[in-house]
Amino acid sequence: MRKFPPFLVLSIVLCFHNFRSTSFMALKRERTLAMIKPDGIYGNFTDRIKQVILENGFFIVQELMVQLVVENATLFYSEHSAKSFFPNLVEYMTSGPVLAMVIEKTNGISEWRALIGPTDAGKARVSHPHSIRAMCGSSAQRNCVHGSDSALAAAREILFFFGDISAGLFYLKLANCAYVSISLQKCAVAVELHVGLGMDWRGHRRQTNRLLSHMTVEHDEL
Ligand code: FUP
Repeated sequence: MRKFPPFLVLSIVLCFHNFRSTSFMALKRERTLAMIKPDGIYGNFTDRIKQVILENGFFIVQELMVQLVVENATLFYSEHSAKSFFPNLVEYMTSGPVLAMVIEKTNGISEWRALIGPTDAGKARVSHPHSIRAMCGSSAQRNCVHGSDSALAAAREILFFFGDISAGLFYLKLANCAYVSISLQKCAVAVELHVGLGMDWRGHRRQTNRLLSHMTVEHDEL
């Protein structure tokens, strides 16, 4: 039987891998959490921000106007709890209602982050004058909008506002991979699968466990 040179086989495999990762992975429809913070609501920017969302090809899947209390804001921004600005951030986030929205688009997570611009709205005015934060924010704290910064954050934050609390806590354990022996990457894939398939986490604990046990086997086999 005719043998192919190893470099040729390797090139074909790499081409196929690149084709899969760039052509398909890069065109993934994603849901992310967009939030209009209290300064955005009080400044009457809601309609303009929604207009920007729709004009940029996003679909608004769900929306919810809520008044966060200290416990909610503390949990939502828990990754920043050790920072000096944290108490002021919690005070600001509980100073008025916020509008949380699940928005969807191809590559929606990074697209929304690009639209809102840098964290510091003052700097955004200079470096990203057409960004949403440049339009309605005034500082690093009062930056008028939020956007999830990763698939994992999007899943967690969407659940925070739109899932029930037991599903949220279950997810948090899952996201930390504290009690399942799978890598963080696989954990993220499991969460993405659920969110991507539009599954409601309420009542899907059994399905999740089945998926995770499958992934654990896969992981062990590696
Ligand atoms: P971002 O992902 O752009 O919202 O930015 P970060 O996750 O770094 O920060 C989360 C929130 O912390 C910001 F939206 C506002 C607040 N923050 C401050 O209040 N002061 C700072 O210096 C930085 C962030």
